[in-house]
Amino acid sequence: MEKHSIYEPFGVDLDLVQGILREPDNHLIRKASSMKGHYADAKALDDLIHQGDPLHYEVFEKEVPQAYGHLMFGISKLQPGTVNGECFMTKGHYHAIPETAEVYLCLCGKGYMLMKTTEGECRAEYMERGRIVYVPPYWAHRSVNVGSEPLTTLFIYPADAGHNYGDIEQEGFPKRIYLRHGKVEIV
Ligand code: S6P
Ligand code: ZN
Repeated sequence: MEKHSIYEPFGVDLDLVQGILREPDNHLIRKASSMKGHYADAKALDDLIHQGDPLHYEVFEKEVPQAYGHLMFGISKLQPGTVNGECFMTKGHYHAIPETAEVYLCLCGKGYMLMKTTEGECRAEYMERGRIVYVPPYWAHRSVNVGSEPLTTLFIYPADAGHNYGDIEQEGFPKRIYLRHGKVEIV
């Protein structure tokens, strides 16, 4: 008979004011300089980098085995701002196992989950506090902050999914999200 390995249950605390996971095992920091090639206006991004290379987003995770059956979860915290009007966003990725889905629960801020398929289908699903977005299998996904405070989301996905950033670096997304004169434009 197959022997199951028993993993120790655990709980974690969120700081819902700061929008962070308390005592994360992994804390990833991405500054503006990590985002080269992702914004339409490369010169505006370079200017931002030279003006101090501000924090772009953070990911807080608890360590779990990256194995079938486990769920990876954590907090993504994306700062507000624009690069010549284009809203701050995450790099975006497909999962390395593309048939794995992901759930996002927005805890604070306002934004969109921008999603695309390899066939070029593109969707923008609105996010605000209390809203859940389901990213189905095969959809690349990127968070975009259109508000004036950090966009903080709780994410949960199969722990063995992995990340494929290379295809998005090559393809980009078919749509971009701008904030112009206080109005959101998805173009
Ligand atoms: C992982 C999940 C999130 C993102 C995070 C940062 O599958 O979708 O944890 O990693 O929002 O985005 P990115 O595109 O830089 O990984
Ligand atoms: Zn993902």
